[in-house]
Amino acid sequence: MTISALQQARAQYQPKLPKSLKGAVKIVEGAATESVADQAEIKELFPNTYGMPLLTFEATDAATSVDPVNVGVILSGGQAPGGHNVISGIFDGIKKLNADSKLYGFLGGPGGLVDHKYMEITADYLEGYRNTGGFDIIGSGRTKLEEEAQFDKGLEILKALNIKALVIIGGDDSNTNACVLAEYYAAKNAGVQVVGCPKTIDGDLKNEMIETSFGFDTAVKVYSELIGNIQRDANSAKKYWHFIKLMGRSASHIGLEAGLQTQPNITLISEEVAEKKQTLGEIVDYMAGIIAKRAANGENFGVALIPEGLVEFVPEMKALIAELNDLLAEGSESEAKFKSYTDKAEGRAFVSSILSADSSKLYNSLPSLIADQLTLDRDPHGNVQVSLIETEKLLGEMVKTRLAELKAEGKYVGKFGTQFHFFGYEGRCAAPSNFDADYCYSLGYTASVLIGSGKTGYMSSVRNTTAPADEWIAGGVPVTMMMNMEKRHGHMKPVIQKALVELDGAPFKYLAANREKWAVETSYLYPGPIQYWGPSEVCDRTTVTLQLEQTK
Ligand code: FBP
Repeated sequence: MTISALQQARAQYQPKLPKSLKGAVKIVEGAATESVADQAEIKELFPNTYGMPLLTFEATDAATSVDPVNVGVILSGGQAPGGHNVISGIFDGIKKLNADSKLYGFLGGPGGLVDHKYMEITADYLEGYRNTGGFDIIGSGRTKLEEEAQFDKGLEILKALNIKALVIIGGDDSNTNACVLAEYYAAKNAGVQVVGCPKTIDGDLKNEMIETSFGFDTAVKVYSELIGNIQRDANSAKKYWHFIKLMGRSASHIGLEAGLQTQPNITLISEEVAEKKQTLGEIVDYMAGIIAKRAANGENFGVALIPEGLVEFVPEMKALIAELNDLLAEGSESEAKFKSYTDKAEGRAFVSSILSADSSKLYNSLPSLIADQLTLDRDPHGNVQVSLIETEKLLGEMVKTRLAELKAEGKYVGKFGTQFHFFGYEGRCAAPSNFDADYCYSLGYTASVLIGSGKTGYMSSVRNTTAPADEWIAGGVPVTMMMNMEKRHGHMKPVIQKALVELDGAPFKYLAANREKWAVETSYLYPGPIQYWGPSEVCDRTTVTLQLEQTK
């Protein structure tokens, strides 16, 4: 296989480890833990894995010998830069425990465990993947491990391969399921430990013990590079407003961090919209107001960042989406009727006629492109695919209309030309930044230590991440500690609490304190591409979010 010059040079990079993981490791047990909420229910559901202590690793001289251990690994959900380094860390860690240990990868995500699709990850095979982006080493998938039948099917292959521990690399849902699996195998005395690693570019798997999910750092740096380039183009040509939608599902961590790294004119944060119960009209007024102010200064250009999940946080849109999900549910009469229309406009008129008065008014006010996306692009369960809605175009259209009104009132003097962008997939498989390369390798290595000491139901935790890697604190956190009860598909379920942007947190406050200035003045920052070699303040810098959160 031909590889790029960067890949060749990057293959030589030796990820940094915390001091505690460089030699023999001593495990220090902390106090017993409790779940973040609903303690009684979670305790009852997880009798074998609830209340376990926090674990911290320390360096020791007393090396212990461990029998060879066979380990399985699964990549779950969307790609995030650094997954290959988690696997490298697990591999090197279990080989250090005992050179005869083996690592098996289940192919194509959790489904590989159930369908018994796997491969042994050998040293030679792994070599080509160290420090690279992507999940192509074994592939990923979105099958959810939720049913006991799946757990039993998985156990068959784990037994056949003599696998004693399974590492699930995933987001909040996948780690919730990892914990359910850990509990199930523990209750059955199956002899299989389950350990999780926190992954997702969305940055919404974080809490007191998990400072950040891996991949967030690299993905946002890629988006910020692109946003910076666009800002420089906008400031050079001075003729376009760029509306940029950013991936990140519900939470706006990506949008917030990209906003802090680049200082654009507008950074919308979904959590703020929900908190203030803002309508679409109010969001549009806010944006049009900034555009008009800049136009008054002769600046008919700018950049606006729009989080992917925004529409779900606008109360009236949320209500409309919920109604559409109900009314056009798969197999319903109204769905069949709607599908019978070949003319899109007639289809929209039908939908409008079955909606409540408020939702119908809103639906009719939407550009037809967006109305169609709300009704035509539905997932296999018939639900609106929120991430496919072109929110940037919706806002672009609505802002244009509002500006025309302002112009008629003599309150806007400019010209409004737009360019639309969506950044998401281009960041998910980038070669991991030094931070992600080191963090992921450390997370994987930590998982191997948890495995070597017989732990199950834990997630790898690496903290103090704004300090040099040497000073990072590695250990394990019981997954039950992060759980609470939430309604899912009509039933109360134990789940890891999703972390949304906190409006009283330092990163949002920093944005709020500066955004009026950034809105009107052109205060753009141009972060440039990720650097792998060079001055440490450029190559090893963490996200602004982490820096602000950790500067107390
Ligand atoms: P995970 O939560 O699985 O890490 O996925 C993150 C994500 O990139 C979201 O930001 C985005 O909404 C979604 O995946 C897109 O999913 P898909 O890859 O299936 O299009």
